[in-house]
Parts: sequence; C-alpha cells; structure tokens
Amino acid sequence: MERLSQIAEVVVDRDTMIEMYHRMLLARAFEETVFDVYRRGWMPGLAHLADGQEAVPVGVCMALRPDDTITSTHRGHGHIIGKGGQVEPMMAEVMGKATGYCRGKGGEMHIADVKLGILGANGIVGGGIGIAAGSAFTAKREGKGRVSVAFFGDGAINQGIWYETANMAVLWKLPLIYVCENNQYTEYTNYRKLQAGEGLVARAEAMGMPGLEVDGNDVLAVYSATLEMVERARRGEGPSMLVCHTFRYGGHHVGDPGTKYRTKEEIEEWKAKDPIVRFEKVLVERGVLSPGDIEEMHSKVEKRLAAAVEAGRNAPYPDVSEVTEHVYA
Ligand SMILES: Cc1ncc(C[n+]2csc(CCOP(=O)(O)OP(=O)(O)O)c2C)c(N)n1
Ligand SMILES: [Mg+2]
Repeated sequence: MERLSQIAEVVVDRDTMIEMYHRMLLARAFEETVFDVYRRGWMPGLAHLADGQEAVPVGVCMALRPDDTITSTHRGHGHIIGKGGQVEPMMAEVMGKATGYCRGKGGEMHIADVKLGILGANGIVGGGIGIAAGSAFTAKREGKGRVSVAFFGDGAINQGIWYETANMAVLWKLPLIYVCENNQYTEYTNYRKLQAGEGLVARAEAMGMPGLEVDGNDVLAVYSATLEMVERARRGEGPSMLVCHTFRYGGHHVGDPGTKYRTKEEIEEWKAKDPIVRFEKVLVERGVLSPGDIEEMHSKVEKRLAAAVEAGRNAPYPDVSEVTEHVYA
C-alpha cells in the first residue's frame, strides 16, 4: 500500500497565514454569536456548533482552489467560512430571513453557495459524502484538475455510503479527499465505542487509498496534509483520507450542555490545545502578527458579527408567495 509521507509542514506565506487566522476567528465568533442568537430566541430550531474545531475546515479549505468543491455536515458553519462564505448571509439564513444564503429556507443546517463551490451542509449524517463523490466524478470528466472534498464526522464513517463511494472512488481514481473530523463523539457516545477495527487510516488503506492522521487543532498541519492529498488528486492518482483529531467545546447541539457524557477534565484538556490560541503563538513567534494586530482583528470580527446580527434582525422573512420556490417538495 502506498503511504503518504508524514506531514512535513509546508512553507506558508504571510498573507495566507493571516487569512487562515482571520477565517478561524470568524468561525469561532460565528458559533459564539449563534449560541447567543439562539438563547435570545432570534432563530428557529437548534444549531450544531463547532467551536474548538476551527483548524480543520480552515486548514483544509485554504488548500483548495476557488473552483474546487466541498460538501459539509450538520456542523458546517466553519466549512462555509473556510471556503470563503460570508457571515452576513449566513447569519440571516440562521434567522430564516430572505437575505440569507438560501432565502431563509435552508436554516442553519442547510447553507449552500454553489458559486463558492459549497455544495451544501447536510442534516443527513454521511449525506454529503455521496454528493462529494458525484462532484469528484464530474471534476474528473471535465479534466480541469478540480478536486472535491467530503467533510464528515467520526460517526458518519460508519455509514454505508462511505464504503460505497470509497470503492468507486478508488476504482475510478476520483479526485476526492475524505476529511474525517474526529471530534471524539458521535452525539453522546465516544467514538471508541462505535468503531470496529484498527482505526480509520487502516480502513482507508483496506479500501485501497492512502490515509493520514493529523492533529486537527494544528491548522498548519491540516493545511500541509491537505495540500499533499490535493496535489495527488489533481495528478489523477485518486482519493485519499485525512483523519483530523479535534474536539467540540459545546454539546452535540445548543440544547445539550455536553457535560453528562464528557468529564470536566477532558474538556479542559482540549481547551488547553485550543487551535486559535496555538496559531496565535505561531503567528507572533514568526513575526507575522503582533499582539496588537491580534487584538485589532478580534475586535473587528466581533463588530462584524454584531452588525450581521443587527442586519439579520432587520431583514424581512421570505414572502409567503414564494413558499414553493427554491424547494424540492
Ligand atoms: C442518517 C442519520 N442518522 C442519524 C442522524 C441523527 N444524528 C445527527 S448528528 C449525529 C451524530 C453524528 O456524529 P458525527 O458524524 O461524529 O458528527 P458530529 O456531530 O460529531 O460533528 C446523529 C446520529 C441523522 N441526522 N442522520
Ligand atoms: Mg463526531
């Protein structure tokens, strides 16, 4: 079995590092703001937040071209921001407003922007994997070197669709990168109780594709590993799988405190490995940003999110006359 080299960190230019950091800050602030919006009763339904996991979507998406595609999950806000989505129409969508990405008809779990290559978040666990495989098939037929990324969780890998697509993707050498966000839990159960076998890299290899595990709280490690997989896919060498170990700080959704099935110590242990704080240290050490620059960026992002909430609150709901438009049923 071909093995991918263990992550040699690539040299990343200053502007790319700053953009990575900016997107991670936006992703964190978006989740914190949505939690607040939920508690105030300004949005319908629930939200699945991913604060703590920001290095994965940002590290992966920053290694992509604008015309590459991604599919997301029920915990997908970071994927959208990572791929260049804007927080204003995202927030409006969360609130069900007509100015949202899907005119308020998708809600927080179904945000899409095909122009940015974001083929949709998905409430069906594993649902995005099939769509990503289809997109990879299209990309291969087009022959322009585009790749497709499927984000999914540690729970979703146990769904049949992963095996069905992996089989085809390997046989047809599809430019597909499987990105497993192992946030340690599938709803309220630790992934170790749900996964048979010797781990996910072994599963990928059993299907005939290379796999690699990385520290999912290290954005540069995620970025470097993704670049290697993307280049391989663009060369026509087929799919691969990246397994990123990370952690969600909150519960499964906003209604779950996340403390009944996880210990305080476990949560604190992961918070000590916070992906944003760690990246800030790197940025300061390498002279990319000063502590003052960091403070300024935090404050700009906070102001932008506050304005997005205000705009969302003031935006209209979609008119009842368009209830049958933009929907399948
Ligand atoms: C097909 C399907 N089965 C079950 C559910 C209910 N459900 C929603 S999220 C979830 C757990 C998913 O865990 P994981 O893939 O690890 O993603 P995470 O929530 O940790 O991001 C389940 C079982 C669903 N939405 N879709
Ligand atoms: Mg999980």
